[in-house]
Amino acid sequence: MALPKGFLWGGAVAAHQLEGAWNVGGKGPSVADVMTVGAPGVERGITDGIIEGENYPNHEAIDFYHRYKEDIALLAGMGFKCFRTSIAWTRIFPNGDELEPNEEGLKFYDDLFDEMHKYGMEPVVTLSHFEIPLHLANEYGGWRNRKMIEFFVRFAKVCFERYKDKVKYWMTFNEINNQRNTESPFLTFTNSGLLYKEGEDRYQVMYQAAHYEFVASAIAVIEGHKINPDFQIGCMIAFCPTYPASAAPQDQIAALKEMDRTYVFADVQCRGHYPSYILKEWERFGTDIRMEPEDLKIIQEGTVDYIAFSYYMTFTTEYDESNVRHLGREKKNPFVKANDWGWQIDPIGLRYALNLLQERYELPLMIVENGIGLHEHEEADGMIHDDARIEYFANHITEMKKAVELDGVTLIGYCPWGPIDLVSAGTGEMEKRYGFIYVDKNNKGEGTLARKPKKSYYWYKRVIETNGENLSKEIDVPV
Ligand code: P53
Repeated sequence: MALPKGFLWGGAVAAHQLEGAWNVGGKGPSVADVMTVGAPGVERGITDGIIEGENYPNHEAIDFYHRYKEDIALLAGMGFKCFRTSIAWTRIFPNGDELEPNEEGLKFYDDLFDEMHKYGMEPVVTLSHFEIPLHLANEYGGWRNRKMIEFFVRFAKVCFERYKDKVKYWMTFNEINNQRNTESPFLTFTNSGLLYKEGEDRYQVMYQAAHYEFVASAIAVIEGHKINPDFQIGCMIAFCPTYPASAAPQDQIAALKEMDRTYVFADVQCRGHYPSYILKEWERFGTDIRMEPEDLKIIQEGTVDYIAFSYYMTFTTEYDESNVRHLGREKKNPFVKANDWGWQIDPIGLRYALNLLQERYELPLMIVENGIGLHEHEEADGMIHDDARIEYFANHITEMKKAVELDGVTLIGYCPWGPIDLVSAGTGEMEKRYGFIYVDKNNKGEGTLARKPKKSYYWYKRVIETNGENLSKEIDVPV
């Protein structure tokens, strides 16, 4: 029993969460640049433009832009076979609606990808990861506007052409389904650069934006394959399976309907059409999604090559008849623990997730995010003893291996989230740490930005060396 040779062990980040240098090299502001710091359970604020005196953690982040050589060397020290990052749209098109790209931005990613290849690291690249140009959000209303398709496709084609010999694995939209929860204006701003207006039908606005994104993604897949037929272009889904709270049949239906809210995003991009359950739902709620005659054909032709997904947690739901749309309400799962941010820790849920996706789509899968946010500090011996992280990964990798070895799942790679501490997307905190490498910076933005391997750094290095065979939680650290 072994993982396939050439299995892509690595890690994943997003440009806006680590690069910093938010206005350097011709970069324009993105939606992330107007987000302030939240706290556990407290969403980030969104300001109207950039306001003097506010704390915008993405502006500096961990300054990867200036330190990427040192950081890539550290990641290479763990033996990374791949590294997932995103291309900041605003480095390439600072406002988003220009016709010509910004050469300095393109050059930065040329250098970054070259640096990865120096160590034999395969770049895995997300085109749109929560960093839509602010100008497109302000002037066009983000993805509520069909014009976004043209802007995105131009951006995608420029990247495909420029990096066609350096990048093989692409993703179009990060966690495109995160916006499904329309109670949170933050999520839709993050995903689609749109803020809901007073009194509007949020559900319809969200699906309209998603429709344009589906069309844009499909065009990118079609155009990408023309530029390089070897490209692997995937969708990217936040996959948090939902369990029924009990064996009651109505709980089962509620869980199924909750899952459909995520599946719909993958169904369209993998199967190439809108599934019947969503068409019925739109009919029932009088949802009117504007489509051009060619859209459905484009969606059909531009299906993805593989499915990338994040896995952090599972949810549990119980039947609630007052919820006319989804029939359920979230319930705490008594069988699993959670971290300080309430994210439930469920390794078996990863095996379950891999099986669900494999059985539904029969496409290659890539785990492009998994991990645990922890509060951490250096101890007296100078080491960050992140045994909780080692435990988390040992258990998740064990279940991932079962999915491959026992269940026959086709898995390309495994990229833990934030191998180096970075800015949290959800809360903007630095102190929600995911890394194998510690970065000296706190939530207020204070610190030296010095990097330091944690205990888990040496642990994950051995995991990669042994292709996932040695998952023992004991590990010696250099003194
Ligand atoms: P943070 C919510 C639920 C699942 C994944 O999240 C999510 C979110 C958004 O907060 O986002 C993904 O930083 C996302 C990354 C993000 C990571 O998960 O809130 O793709 O950008 O950093 C972890 O702890």
